[in-house]
Amino acid sequence: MHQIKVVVTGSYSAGKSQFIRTISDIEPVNTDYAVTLAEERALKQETTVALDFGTIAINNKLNLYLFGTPGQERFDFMWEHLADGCLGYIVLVDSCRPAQLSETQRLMDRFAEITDAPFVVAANKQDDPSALPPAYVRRRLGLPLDVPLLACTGFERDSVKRVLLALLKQVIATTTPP
Ligand SMILES: Nc1nc2c(ncn2[C@@H]2O[C@H](COP(=O)(O)OP(=O)(O)O)[C@@H](O)[C@H]2O)c(=O)[nH]1
Ligand SMILES: [Mg+2]
Repeated sequence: MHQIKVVVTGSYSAGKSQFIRTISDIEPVNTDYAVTLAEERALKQETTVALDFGTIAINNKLNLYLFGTPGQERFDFMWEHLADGCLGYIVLVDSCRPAQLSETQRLMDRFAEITDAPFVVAANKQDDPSALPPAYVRRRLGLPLDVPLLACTGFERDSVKRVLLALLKQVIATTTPP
């Protein structure tokens, strides 16, 4: 059995824990604790402090190990540990909160320093009527053309699956010589 490590990152409340919960074959390991800062508590009551962990069997030879990162920058010392040995990563964007796009940009810059692994970006929460269109998210983030950006609804298994498959495609494209 081969294991592939994939990291799911993104700003606070982008939907990382939910994304892993939706797709994991096992009950995900989760390290959410009560939120202490009032401004963050306005968005949700609990937050991930160390990691989320879930697995998904692609077939009987391949298992994906999914690691979700904590979103707040004060926990970013965990990112290097989580990114160590990862074959690719997913950047989740909260499409309902344009104000977080600059934080997402900072996070992407930081990840590019930590790892050379390929990544895809997912414009999450597309089921919400207030969600920004994926094309707008792409423009605001200034994504290079070779970085795939997918529409995503983290509550829907098929949607999460599409994002993971897009990442696997990127991993194969960047590790296979032309
Ligand atoms: N509308 C909508 N809300 C979502 C989706 N995914 C997650 N959420 C909500 O967004 C909030 C943050 O999700 P969570 O997974 O805890 O975010 P994390 O901080 O990135 O781990 C929660 O209230 C989730 O229910 C989605 O696909 N659509
Ligand atoms: Mg979380």
